Amino acid sequence: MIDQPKFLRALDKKANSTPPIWYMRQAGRYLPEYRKIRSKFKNFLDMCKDPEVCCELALQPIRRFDLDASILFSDILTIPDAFNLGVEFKEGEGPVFTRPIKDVKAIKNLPSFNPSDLSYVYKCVKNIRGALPMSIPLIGFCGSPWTLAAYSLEGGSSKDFAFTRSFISENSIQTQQLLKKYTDACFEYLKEQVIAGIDAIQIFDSWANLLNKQEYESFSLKYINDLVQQLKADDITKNIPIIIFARQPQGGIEQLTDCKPECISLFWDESIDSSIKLLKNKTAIQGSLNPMTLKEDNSIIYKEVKTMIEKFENYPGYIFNLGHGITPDIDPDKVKFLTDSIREL
Ligand code: 1CP
Repeated sequence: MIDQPKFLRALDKKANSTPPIWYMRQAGRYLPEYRKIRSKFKNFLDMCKDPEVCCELALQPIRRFDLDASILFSDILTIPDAFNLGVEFKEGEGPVFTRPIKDVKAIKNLPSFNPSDLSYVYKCVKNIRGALPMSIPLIGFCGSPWTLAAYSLEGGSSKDFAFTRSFISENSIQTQQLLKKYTDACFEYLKEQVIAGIDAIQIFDSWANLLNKQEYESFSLKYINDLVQQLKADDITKNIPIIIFARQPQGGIEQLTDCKPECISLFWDESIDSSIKLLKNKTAIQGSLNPMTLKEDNSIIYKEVKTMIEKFENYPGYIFNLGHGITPDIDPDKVKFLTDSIREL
């Protein structure tokens, strides 16, 4: 019998001799081999629509660092794009929507979601799964319904998402309708990713921090919970482990255990000691080195990694990751040093 890969063992809350390792944004602009391919495309989303190219991009960090899990190369904004909101990524800028949702009429008029509009993503999953050895699990993902709604209402990224925040308080019922639509679309989308071959799911609630505790419950957590319950109730998706990443949710990460995910991915400023206390024997933990640590000298990286590994020594179900994505200014050699240090320690 083939041993269960470390990453899947950890998601099952089983101990490993060394923690499995993968990094959020392990593929991306910090890698010269990524930038070379990226320069051939004007719009980032056009690149996401090429399954051969995306397969190559997903494999780049695996080749370079011999990581324990691969993540589908795509973006969370494929869903709003499939809802015809016109998502574009210009060079050096964040996402821009040419047809954002700016009034309640636009919510009412949203087209219905057709999962086959995202068949380029499922093709990419098949390619990556076919190219990876079985010992390396493949992570599929989506944005949380709330995070997708925030981009769709704002029409792109923003420091404070001011338009979105006033829209949701003035149009609460219609916002709930939008969130329900996105939840059902996320379910269909993830189900197709599972059929195509992913081994685990990560849900990114990257804009959890915009909401107060009560809003978080009604605009975000409710729909993440609904999505997880749909996945757990479906014969095709029910055995696929689920990781939830939420950035600074008001009211704390323990609320996320209500959804019963297999794993919680910690943002870098989350207290490790209290997370361990809160989550032990409930969920696996993924995280959560501050990505900025990768700008420090190797001696500091080594020290930080040592502290982290020691904290999680007796935690069944630990996955080493960063507390957010690798930024474009990181030297790939630092990522190599980090990976080697974790394995040595
Ligand atoms: O121009 C470029 O090269 C684009 C850079 C880039 C990349 C490499 C973007 C634009 N997206 C991605 C890939 C990506 N995005 C992956 C797969 C790669 C990997 O992890 O190895 C994943 C999982 C995502 C998920 C994603 N996209 C999130 C959730 C994670 C997080 O960072 O919190 C979010 C918020 C996005 C939106 C997005 N896409 C791209 C950018 C620059 C952004 C953030 C915009 C903002 O600041 O609001």
